[in-house]
Amino acid sequence: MKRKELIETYLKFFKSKKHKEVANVSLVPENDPSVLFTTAGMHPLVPFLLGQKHPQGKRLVGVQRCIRTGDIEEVGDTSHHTFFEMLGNWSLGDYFKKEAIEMSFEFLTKVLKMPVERLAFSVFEGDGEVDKDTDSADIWASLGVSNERIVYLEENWWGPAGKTGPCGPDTEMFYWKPNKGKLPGKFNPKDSNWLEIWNDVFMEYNKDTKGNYNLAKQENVDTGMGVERTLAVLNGLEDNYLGEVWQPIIQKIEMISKHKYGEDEIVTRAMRIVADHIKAAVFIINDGIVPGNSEQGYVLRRLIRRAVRYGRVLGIESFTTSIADVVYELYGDYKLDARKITLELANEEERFLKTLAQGLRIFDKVAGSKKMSGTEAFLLYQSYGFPIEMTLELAKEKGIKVDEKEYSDALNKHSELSRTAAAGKFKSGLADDSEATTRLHTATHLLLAAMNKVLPKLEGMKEIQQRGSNINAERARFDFSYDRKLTDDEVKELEDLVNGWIWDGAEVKRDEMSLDEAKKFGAAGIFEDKYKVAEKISVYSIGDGKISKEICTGPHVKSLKELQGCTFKIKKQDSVGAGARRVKVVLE
Ligand code: ALA
Repeated sequence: MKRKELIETYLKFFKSKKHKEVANVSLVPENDPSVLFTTAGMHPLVPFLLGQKHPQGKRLVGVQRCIRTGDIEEVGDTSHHTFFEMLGNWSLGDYFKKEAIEMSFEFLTKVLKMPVERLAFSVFEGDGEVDKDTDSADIWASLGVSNERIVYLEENWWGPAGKTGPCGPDTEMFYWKPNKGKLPGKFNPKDSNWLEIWNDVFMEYNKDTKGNYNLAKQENVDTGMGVERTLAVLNGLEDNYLGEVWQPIIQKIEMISKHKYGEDEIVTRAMRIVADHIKAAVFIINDGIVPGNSEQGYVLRRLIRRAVRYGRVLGIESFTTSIADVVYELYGDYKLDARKITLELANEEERFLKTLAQGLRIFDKVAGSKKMSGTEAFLLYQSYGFPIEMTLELAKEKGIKVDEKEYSDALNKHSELSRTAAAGKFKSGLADDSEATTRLHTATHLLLAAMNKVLPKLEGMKEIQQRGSNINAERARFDFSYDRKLTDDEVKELEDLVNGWIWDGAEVKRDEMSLDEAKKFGAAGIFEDKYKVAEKISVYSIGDGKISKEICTGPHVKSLKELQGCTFKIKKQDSVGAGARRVKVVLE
């Protein structure tokens, strides 16, 4: 089966069960303060899993591009990927365990025609706080699954994606990998030949900031099926990289390097890493990120530089863009912005190549002593552009120990914008809907509206648009289309206008409308495929739309009165690539 066919079959099946298709959204979560990337299909649905009404109804289905950076260093085996596509179906307070499991079973055995003998299932064991999920086990058994193939595990719990939010017990579906000898009778989840392909999460809890699991307003279902893994097993492949979404990339690497995939472990691993990292980098750049030293930009830099380094293992240089060409073609349905991506890849590869050889000499120097000081590691980062993860990996390969403590002291002293912040942030996951965060979110709508009133439109520009935002309880970072630094007068004028609106205390209203209606209404927002398949979208207006009208999923305050007592301030300005600026704003 081919990728497109699997995706279409999945969507069609769930549509026949009254699900509506949601859009495949950006890898960079919009208005999401604490995750760097979209890691699962549920991310854009968090407000709806928490009870907000979804404009498309209670049953949703979709395919979502995802990035998982937790295990970049694991990439290189047969089944880990940084970029992957996830199929999912969701019930927002509609069906629950019985229907979810029955539909999963029907899809696996009737539609994909997987033999039941090759399947096994795990369910939640219970943990003292939440009971053992005997319901799910009974449902699988009622469908004809033998008890030998159902196990209880304590780790069968998914979420919240961050510190707080929707979560619950899950049931995972495993497939006995092709060509792996005699089928075992009993399911042993520790045996890695059982490959997890799908996960149904029963999101009936909401974890709060104190760490308590409270019953959520509604019983939700959130599922995730990995496209690459499912395709691999359906096509009888033991190694995901032998599949259709990898082979053209691997073949290109073979062509350029004159090595053969499978030739030996070192070459095979290097090829997988190069293929994986370039594919992920292509999608990340396409969604608006450029290589940098913090957050998403840092992850992107790490991916490209690690690919370049493994390219050297294969004896190739200046290769990233020709591999990217294959990715554009392979994922034609995404209409990737080849020009922009090629430019960023070429620049980053060139920047890194300039210092790579010099940096590697430092390793040779310390090789004898088997020790690298934190200052040396910091020099590699600072002067030669070696991401610390890469230094650690190289050091490990060469049996050198790095003084990590000294490194982080040096880094912290040097800059508050350190990657440690990024890493910590990634761990903390999705933000809560705290009041402070919500207030700042509304303030960013005011800021965009004020910018369009105050700032002169530069040549060729119709309006100033939001390019992205990142909000936590302390501050909002807001990226917008503009070509130059704002003057002190402009900053003052923007602050005054926003503070004036807050003083007036207008109402904030949420309406649902079709995309056409929203356009006619003059709502700001990104009119891209994100909203293509949505029948109804939500639009927030402030002051009856006289102050601001914007397409957005929220959450927002109900009235600007909730911001009173705070002063809106623009604290910092930066450039974030060509034609885009970033401001940091606070409510003091
Ligand atoms: N959100 C769940 C997962 O990622 C379905 O596995």
